[in-house]
Amino acid sequence: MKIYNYSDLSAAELAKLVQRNVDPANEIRAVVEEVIASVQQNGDMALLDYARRFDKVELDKLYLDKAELAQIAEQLLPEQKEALQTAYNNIRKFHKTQLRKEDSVETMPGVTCWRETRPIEKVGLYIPGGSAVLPSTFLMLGIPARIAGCHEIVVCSPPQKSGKVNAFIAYVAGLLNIDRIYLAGGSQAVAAMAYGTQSIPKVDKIFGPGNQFVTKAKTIIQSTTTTAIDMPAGPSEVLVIADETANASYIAADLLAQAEHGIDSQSILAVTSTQLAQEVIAQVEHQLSVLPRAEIAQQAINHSYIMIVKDLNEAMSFSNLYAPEHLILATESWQQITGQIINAGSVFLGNLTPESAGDYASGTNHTLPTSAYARAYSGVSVDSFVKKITFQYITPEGLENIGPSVEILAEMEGLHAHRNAVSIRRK
Ligand code: HSO
Ligand code: ZN
Repeated sequence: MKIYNYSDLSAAELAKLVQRNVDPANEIRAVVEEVIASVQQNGDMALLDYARRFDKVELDKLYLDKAELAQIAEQLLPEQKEALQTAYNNIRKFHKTQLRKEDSVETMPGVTCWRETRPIEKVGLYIPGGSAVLPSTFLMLGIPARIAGCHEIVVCSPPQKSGKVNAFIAYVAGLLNIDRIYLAGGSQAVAAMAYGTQSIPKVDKIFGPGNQFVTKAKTIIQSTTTTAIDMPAGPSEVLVIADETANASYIAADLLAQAEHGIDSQSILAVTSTQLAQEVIAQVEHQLSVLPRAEIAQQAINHSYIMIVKDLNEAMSFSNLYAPEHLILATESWQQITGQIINAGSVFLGNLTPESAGDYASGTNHTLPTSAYARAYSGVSVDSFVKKITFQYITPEGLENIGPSVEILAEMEGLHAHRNAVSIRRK
């Protein structure tokens, strides 16, 4: 890991360091466009063909039903079921609090305005099944969708060589009371949910992480169809802020947890002590060697770096500039700096709060804005699965109160039909 000194860097150098490659997938656009066109034209036939070509499996139908899923899920060990249940319970508890009824307000006597929430009717969840199968992502998307009350939850996941899905995913489908999992992966799954095929319903919004092809397909369908997407996605990242109260081996473990996600993941450390930086580097090397995904993690670590800062305040300035997906405050003084956080997806406080807790089971969502999108986007929550609709009701008294202002404003804009819509009611 390269080491930089915050105070030595110019604004331009800093800007370059915090920059992420926002569109590494641009060169695959042509391939993805072809897949989308083919799914749009040939529907299920195209999906079966891609399963043959990309997933190396001959499917006789494009989904697994409830009974098949339940049977696959039987393979789970009791402790595995229990861990998934614990995660389910905590994520549900936390997300339940996000359903709040807002107050109505009388802006003038007789003029009442309020907002009500309605679920997005049809949502599509993409659950990756490639280099790492992520049942936790299924929980993180399925639970808020259920709490929001979405009418139809369409789930796509790539088929394994067996023509099935992984048993953990099958078990989560049971927890979420999902009827089917469609066996489609990659950009073809996104296209199927955006356009609809004979088997797979078209949805209003698509959620979920995926590889470059999935991400590219999501950005394309977002601008070419009426289907929305959760957020722009890029490689996962963590920024750890640490001072002398931190533990080098814990920090190294957190950096590696991020790094094992993918070769393009970033693990950044902003630290107040050069000695601690050296200890972390040694720990990373030591812990890395025995990881099953060492090869992936090593590549991610190679393009990660350490920033030496003079104090926690300087670390926070850097963090706000970087706008990390995950921010870990590895310091006993975390309470002194949380107020300074402006840009971050999800924050982990103190030395005993690993990102892994939030990745799996503490309750918060792990679908978060990457690539500095935390400057403007929030992570997935129940809000992501609903629309908020405004209402208003005007009484005769209200019409007299608001009417004259509306008439004058309409006059100012030269929109006489607007003025008349009020005047005709006041006569
Ligand atoms: N850190 C990932 C989520 C995840 N981690 C899933 C393990 N499984 C993105 O927030
Ligand atoms: Zn993770």
